Amino acid sequence: MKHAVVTGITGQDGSYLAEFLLSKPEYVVHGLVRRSSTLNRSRIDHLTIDPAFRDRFHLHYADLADSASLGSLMDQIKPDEVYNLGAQSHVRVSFDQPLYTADVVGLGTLRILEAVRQLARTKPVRFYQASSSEMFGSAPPPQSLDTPFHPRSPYACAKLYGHWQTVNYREAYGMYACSGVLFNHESPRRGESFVTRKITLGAGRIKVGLQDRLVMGNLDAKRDWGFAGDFVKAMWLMLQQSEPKDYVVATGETHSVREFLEIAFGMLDLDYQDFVKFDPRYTRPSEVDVLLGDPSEAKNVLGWRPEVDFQGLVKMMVEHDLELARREKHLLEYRPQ
Ligand code: NAP
Ligand code: G4F
Repeated sequence: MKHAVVTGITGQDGSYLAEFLLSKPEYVVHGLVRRSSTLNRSRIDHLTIDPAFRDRFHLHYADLADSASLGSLMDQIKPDEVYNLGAQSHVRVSFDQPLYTADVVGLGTLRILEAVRQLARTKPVRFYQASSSEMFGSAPPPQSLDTPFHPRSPYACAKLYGHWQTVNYREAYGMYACSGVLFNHESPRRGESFVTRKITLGAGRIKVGLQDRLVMGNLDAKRDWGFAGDFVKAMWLMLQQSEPKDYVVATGETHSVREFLEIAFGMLDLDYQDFVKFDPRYTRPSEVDVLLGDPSEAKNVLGWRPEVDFQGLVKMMVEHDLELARREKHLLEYRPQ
């Protein structure tokens, strides 16, 4: 059996990656979870309760801020693959919590790399780092690994640190370590405060009458948005090659927040202009205006292709969140008085 450790298993990508790995009978998946006062595992509950995965899906307490927990788990599990997806992943929040973000996102990557390096003395182990297109920041599009990085947030600076540590561990110690520079990827499991999910949740609630406005920031920003379920396959492919290497993973298309709004509201026969209000609270001290990735290496070397296109992604999220809104309304209407 192959043992894979996944940090950030309770997040959007962690849940899709766990499903993907478990769909391969040779994998045992070990997810690292943080202790919290309320359980935050709704994205992976279906895997935890599925009897088919009882012997192949395990959760362990650990934290990227805590080297000891990472070291002892590497020692105990002795994984073949490690996917480092854990992060304080919200760009706007990183301006409010720059030191915490640097600690978990930047130093956290170094902590797990060190734990993996110790294990690599005794057995082969492959490492994946969840790097981000935010690292390109204000660099003009299209962005590829030949584009100079110009990060524009504490989050992006911390990710860049993690990226270069990953590259350096590969070069200095000969480790099989890869950095996947992934452009934005979304899904019905996307965190509710990221822009796409905020829009589809808001549109659904407006449609059924639970909400009458949606308060947003900069609608002119453009992103290369793909489907998270497609993107986790590229992570796995990166660890199955004969040589370790970094890749850009993107769709190669870019759309504005305004366009996302138009399409999402339009799918519900609504005009977003009737409902969207501006609030500077949702803008950033420094913005990333346009992200557009060049995924040719991922296509040519890994054979990776995104399967869900932009329209398909918006539709999937709108339909999911309309159903959620309908259920919420139903519960409110039938609540005992
Ligand atoms: P997400 O939904 O925000 O999930 C983040 C995960 O990290 C959660 O499981 C969270 O645990 C965990 N985490 C947070 N702080 C931690 C800590 N101190 N120690 C251990 N785990 C911690 O993020 P995502 O969208 O799945 O993204 C996965 C990774 O890819 C992140 O590193 C993100 O920065 C990166 N990335 C994402 C995108 C994208 O568009 N989604 C693009 C490029 C790169 P809790 O559930 O307990 O909070
Ligand atoms: O959805 P967002 O918060 O994602 P952002 O900042 O692009 O970061 C995401 O993608 C990165 C990859 O490029 C990841 F590394 C990172 O972890 C995260 O997953 O914002 C997208 C755009 C921004 O330009 C923002 O200013 O939408 C704009 N926006 C406009 N109104 C808003 C809002 N963003 C949020 N979150 N909320 C708004 O009301």
